[in-house]
Amino acid sequence: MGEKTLDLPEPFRIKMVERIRLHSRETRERLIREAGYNVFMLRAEDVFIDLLTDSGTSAMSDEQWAGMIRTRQAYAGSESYYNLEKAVRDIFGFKYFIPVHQGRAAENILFSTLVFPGCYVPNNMHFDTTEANVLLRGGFPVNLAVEEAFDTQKVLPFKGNMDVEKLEQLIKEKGPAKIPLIMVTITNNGVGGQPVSMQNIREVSETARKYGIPFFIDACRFAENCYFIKMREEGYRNKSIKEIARELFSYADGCTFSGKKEALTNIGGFLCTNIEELYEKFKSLAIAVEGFITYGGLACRELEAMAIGLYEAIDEEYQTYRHRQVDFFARLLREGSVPIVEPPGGHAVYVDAKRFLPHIPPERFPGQALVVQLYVEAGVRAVELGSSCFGKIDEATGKFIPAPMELVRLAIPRRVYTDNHLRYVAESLIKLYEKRDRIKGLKRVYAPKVLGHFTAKFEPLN
Ligand code: P70
Repeated sequence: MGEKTLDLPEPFRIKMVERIRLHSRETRERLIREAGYNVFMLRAEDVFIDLLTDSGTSAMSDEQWAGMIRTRQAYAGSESYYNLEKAVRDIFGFKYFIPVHQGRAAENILFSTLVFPGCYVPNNMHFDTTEANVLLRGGFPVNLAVEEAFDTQKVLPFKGNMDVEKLEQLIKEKGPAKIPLIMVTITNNGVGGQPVSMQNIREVSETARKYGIPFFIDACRFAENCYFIKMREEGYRNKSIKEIARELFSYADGCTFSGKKEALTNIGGFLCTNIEELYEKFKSLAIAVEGFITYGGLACRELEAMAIGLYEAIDEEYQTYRHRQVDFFARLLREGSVPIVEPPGGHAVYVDAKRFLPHIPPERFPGQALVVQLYVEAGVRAVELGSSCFGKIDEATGKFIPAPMELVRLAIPRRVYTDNHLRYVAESLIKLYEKRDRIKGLKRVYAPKVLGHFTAKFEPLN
């Protein structure tokens, strides 16, 4: 008789807790009004459950805290640097690595070196800061996600993939000289935290090599992506996450990495490459803008925490727990008829605000309206990844160009919230869904041109 295998609980106990408070509805209404209906402008202490981001919000382990205290603080040559170098070589396998203070600092160094005015940078999907870092240097970011990525209801194993045919077309059309690098983001945050398959990485790599273009991976959520490969792609079930990661990165010339996600730290990142000539350029620039290469704009304790956290992130029991929690949350929402991006991603559940609020047009920001209502209803902070974040204004005509999707992301900080917290969030969203007809759109009254969503201001429409 086969016995039912038990679903294992969290592979950790809780050693320290932080009090959270829920303000009254009247207070929440006042606070969001004062914040210009933009949750980035709220104080964290005024948020009951904070699902704004999984970036820099992880709970660190006792081992990480111990390592932080133990390691030496030094301008040059702290053992924390060598520990991190060893971990990066072991898990990522690149020859050269430079620590930086966070992901966008790695982008800054990489793009300052390679991107030039009038060039094109293909990516499966640029995230907000990646896109801004290309634009600020006069380059054109080109998103080449597979078509299916934009169908929120289509269930496919690797909706994060890049369309390799479109990539080849772009290279032929613009010429390889106009394309200083190709990037693939794992997992694909812009379309729902969707994974990229090993097969896709291999094909992008072959295309890049064929045309002699450097290929870099935005590796923010690499371990979640590798776990998806293990579970969904043929031939990987018996491989460890580390083995999968090593194969995946072997197809690339380097990577950018934000440790704020899967090094399970609150700050930190790095830039890697196998190309010596590029490393030499990165090094000088890194020293000028970040700090000496053995600390990279960080306290050495942060390097140590990353070195330890990387191993915790590739631990299979941890990844199983992580994916199970995301699935649990997605199931509750699905059962309550809330339209979500299917299948759920690795670090978050994304609500399809176009389907949730079909009566609100993109120029009235349905995603942002939902984010605001979720805060008012329940003190929960989510983030809009729709036309406020990715919409554009045509420079010539002043016309509003909506984003391809209107999503609301409920990011799950690592090891921070229990299933009960998520049950509360799901119930709040289901309640809002039941009274969705009463939710109104917003008017945007202020937004800077680049990365406008962070500081935009809105007014409610009556
Ligand atoms: C997030 C944060 C950061 C990020 C990323 C990818 C694929 C690079 C970076 C930059 C940003 C964010 C969004 C909304 C609310 C708060 C924060 N993503 N590449 O949550 O890394 O932040 O270390 O400079 O996702 O997804 P860094």
